[in-house]
Amino acid sequence: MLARAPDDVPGAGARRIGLTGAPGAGKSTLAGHLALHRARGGHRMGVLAVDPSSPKSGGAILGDRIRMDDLAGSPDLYIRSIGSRSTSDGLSDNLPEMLDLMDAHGFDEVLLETVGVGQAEYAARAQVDTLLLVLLPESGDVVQAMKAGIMEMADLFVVNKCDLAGAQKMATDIQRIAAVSRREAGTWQPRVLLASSSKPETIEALSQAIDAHQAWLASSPRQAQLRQARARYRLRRVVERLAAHAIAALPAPVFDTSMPRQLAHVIEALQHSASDTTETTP
Ligand SMILES: Nc1nc2c(ncn2[C@@H]2O[C@H](COP(=O)(O)OP(=O)(O)O)[C@@H](O)[C@H]2O)c(=O)[nH]1
Ligand SMILES: [Mg+2]
Repeated sequence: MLARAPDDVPGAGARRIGLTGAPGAGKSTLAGHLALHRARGGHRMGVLAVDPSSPKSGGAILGDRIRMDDLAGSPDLYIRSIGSRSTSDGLSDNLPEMLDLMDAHGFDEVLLETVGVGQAEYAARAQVDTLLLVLLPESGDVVQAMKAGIMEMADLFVVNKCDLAGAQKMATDIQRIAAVSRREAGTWQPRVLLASSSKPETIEALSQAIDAHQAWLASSPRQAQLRQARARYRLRRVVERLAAHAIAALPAPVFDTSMPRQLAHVIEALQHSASDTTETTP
């Protein structure tokens, strides 16, 4: 798997759309509706949900609003829920590799759901092209998001469950906050949208806003920066793993030698694994 880096071709790979927000904000439900909508529009869709509260995979990912029947006969939709035990940043340990695998399998788009807990947003931000922050009306979500610095990171703000009271007011508040914290000219100006699983037209509008952001991205240097940042992160993970293996395999007497000599052993081992990797690359 190390050797088969799927997006060696620049520009290849699935578009990645992240949904983040508090537990219960309706992210899974929204991801399900968006995925169905976009799959019907001809995209091959993958959904990955990182949900610490549901370590097993299962149908629960879509929330209880979409029946599995709706998904039958939709071969262009793949859904997977991953637990996030044992990670500090709320992302699954092997998430970057899983996303790479989705690229390798030729998905057009991947929706990535993460729960908004502290560091998770930063990790998620680096993994996706378009980030949706999902907020509930009449909640403290905005205050929390501002404290965590997430307001500056999101590309689209979604006031979800807009069938409930207070949604319009919340949207207006967010518009105001977004207006005073205007980002530099030439960068994407975030949009605020209302959404509800019971209002298909809101899913359609959200889907169009995602397209608008993706179109902007395609014409912006940010696209390349995101890909390079991801490639850097992936390389670091590969090197860290190889170095850990190499160090574990060193014979004990090596550790009685000087640090430069120890390092030389590790570098030699890394060179071996690098040539192994090259040989198996198709
Ligand atoms: N009123 C209302 N409830 C919703 C909506 N979307 C989801 N829910 C409910 O909110 C709860 C949490 O949804 P879920 O998608 O699991 O949220 P997540 O924790 O953010 O993934 C479930 O009981 C859903 O049925 C919506 O648009 N309106
Ligand atoms: Mg969920």
